[in-house]
Amino acid sequence: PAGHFSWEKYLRETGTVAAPASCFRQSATPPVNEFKAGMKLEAQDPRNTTSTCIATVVGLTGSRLRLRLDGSDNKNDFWRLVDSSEIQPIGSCEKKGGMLQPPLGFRLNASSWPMFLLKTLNGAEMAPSRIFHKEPPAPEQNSFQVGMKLEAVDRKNPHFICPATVGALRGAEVLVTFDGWRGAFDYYCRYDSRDIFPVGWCALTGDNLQPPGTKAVLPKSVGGLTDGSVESQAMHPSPSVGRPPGQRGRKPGKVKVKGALGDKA
Ligand code: MLY
Repeated sequence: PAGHFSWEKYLRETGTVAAPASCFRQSATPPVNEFKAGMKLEAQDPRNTTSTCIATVVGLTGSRLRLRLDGSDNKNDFWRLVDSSEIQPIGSCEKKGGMLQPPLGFRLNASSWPMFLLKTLNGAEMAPSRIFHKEPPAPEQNSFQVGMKLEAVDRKNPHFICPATVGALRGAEVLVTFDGWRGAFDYYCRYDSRDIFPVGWCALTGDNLQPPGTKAVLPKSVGGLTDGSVESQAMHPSPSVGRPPGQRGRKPGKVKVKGALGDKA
């Protein structure tokens, strides 16, 4: 379809390479997603990772689940791969001698948790253990290289998976920079993070890959040692290349490009 993002074309046009699949902690064939909206499971509370909570599948996208903790509000949904080690079938926590906890920000009085839990689980559709997948092993080492392309979760808007570039390496960490965005969304993560995927992942899973942003990426510093050369641009090829000259190299600020995603979630 028109405006559909093509990695093949993009890599060719930007003269860049995709990070090999062996760099990632992702299965070679993405795990099938057999979950259904409404199913319940156990999940680590992302805001309090020592607690295991009850979560409900409120959405599905590719190999991921959109989860909401029971007893929480609808403002703190989070996404997990179906092969995440942070989700498990109901009953797993108890088997290990643990106790299910209310989520951080439980909307009722803490004393009503036991009854709430009982009512929540009564008649619930529990996700069967066969649809959970084992988490793939981590690669031995960080084998990413600066400039390699990948698909990455936008951690500020985690429903989005976007084209990204390795901007730097720092031991076991990788700087994920988002193509066509100025840096507000960049983050460092471990090389074996579950939030980064090889090029082509979304096409395989049916998850929705965002197109690159439309904001020009400016040199890191201005004056003195700044180069602003082809080299620094090549790392973050800007979709401004190819737009009419009048629209290139806009100065930063509150510039809205028609058709571009805004700045609010
Ligand atoms: N809520 C924001 C989302 C920006 C997304 C940036 N990512 C894709 C790097 C907006 O719509 O402006």
